Amino acid sequence: MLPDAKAFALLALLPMFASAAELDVTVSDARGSPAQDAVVSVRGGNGTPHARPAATRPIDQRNETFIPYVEIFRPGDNVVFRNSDRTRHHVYSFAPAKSFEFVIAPGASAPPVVLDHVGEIAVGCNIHDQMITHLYVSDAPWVAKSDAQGHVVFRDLPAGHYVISVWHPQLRPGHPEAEQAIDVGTVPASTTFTLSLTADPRPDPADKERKHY
Ligand SMILES: [Cu+2]
Repeated sequence: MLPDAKAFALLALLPMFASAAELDVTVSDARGSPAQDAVVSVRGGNGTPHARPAATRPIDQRNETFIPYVEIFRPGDNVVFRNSDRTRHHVYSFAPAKSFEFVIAPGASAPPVVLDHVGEIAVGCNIHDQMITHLYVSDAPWVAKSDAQGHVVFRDLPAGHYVISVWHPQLRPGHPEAEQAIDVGTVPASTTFTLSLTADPRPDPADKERKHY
């Protein structure tokens, strides 16, 4: 009896695996170059991924650069700014989703900041104007950022109808997040996005134009 029962249980599970598929998204700029650090959000479909516990993610400061340039957070996650330089940094945000300000000594870290609201948080340094990083706090069921090839892969998406949206810190003012609807079935699906991006990777986070984002 037992082997039969096992076989039956396996067969019962098969449709669950068969109804999930991979979604492959490629993001490029208007010239066709890969767009790294685009945030790709996927909403809709059937079912949701497993929730994960709140995490703490570091943003480093090294060679007067925030690393990484874009980081994705879930509401409730913490960010910790770490200074790996031999100079002071004065980290600040005026974003509605979270504002803060820290002077961080060489080798020190700021206290954790809980990111409890969805939104994009541009963070600058008051001493080094070229420094900028973007904290993207998202409650989308599936969210990831593009790699150096402008590429994001979502594995095991349940079959269903989804809306994909793509944000990038260098989206030109007046160009909102790009959106596409897509049906994910039992075979891998793929799509591409072309974004209109500004050339400057490190605009001033306090720039008035950027407040429209
Ligand atoms: Cu600095």
